[in-house]
Amino acid sequence: MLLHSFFITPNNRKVEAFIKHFDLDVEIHQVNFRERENQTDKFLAMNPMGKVPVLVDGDLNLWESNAILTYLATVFPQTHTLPADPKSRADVDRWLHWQSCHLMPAMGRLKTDEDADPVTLLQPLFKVLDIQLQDKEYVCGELSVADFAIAAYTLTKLGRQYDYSEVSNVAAWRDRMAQLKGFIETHYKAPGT
Ligand SMILES: N[C@@H](CCC(=O)N[C@@H](CS)C(=O)NCC(=O)O)C(=O)O
Repeated sequence: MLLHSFFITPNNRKVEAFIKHFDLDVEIHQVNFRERENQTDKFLAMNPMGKVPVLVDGDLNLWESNAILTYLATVFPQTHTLPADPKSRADVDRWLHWQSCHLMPAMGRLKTDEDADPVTLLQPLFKVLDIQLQDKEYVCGELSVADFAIAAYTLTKLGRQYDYSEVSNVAAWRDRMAQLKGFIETHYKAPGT
């Protein structure tokens, strides 16, 4: 298997962190955006969206980071990160969709709109996550792909700058996630820092 990635962005980091955390046999290729590799015919044949990550497994070209996470968790069941029981699985799916439908757009807006207020955009979301994390070590109880999907966003530059003091369960969970092997091994330090 081969992952086409661009390690410093959260949608890529979540997958790279998952691969490294569980030492999965997946090769990682960093796409060269300067050379517009993602716009080449070869790349667009894999992903017509021209975006990373893309996982190639034989004749399958899989894009969308959360689909990649659930695929990897299915192919590598030893990770125990995607429950088989329908209700538990639905809970994990719910949080994956929450990340892509709510958290990612809010974070995206903060990056592009300088007038956007982090507290107004993120606090309502983190309060919901905070309630979910009450008395739990991980978002769905046991460590799951949802933790990787969401944590990658809280560990971005923007996510690191946020004040989590009013959402203490999120703060504690985020610290736990940052200590996982996969996130330690994908921690990016900007040159000169
Ligand atoms: N919903 C997609 C988003 C993928 C995405 O936006 N990838 C960005 C990097 S995080 C990208 O490749 N951008 C390059 C471009 O749009 O040209 C996912 O979760 O995989």
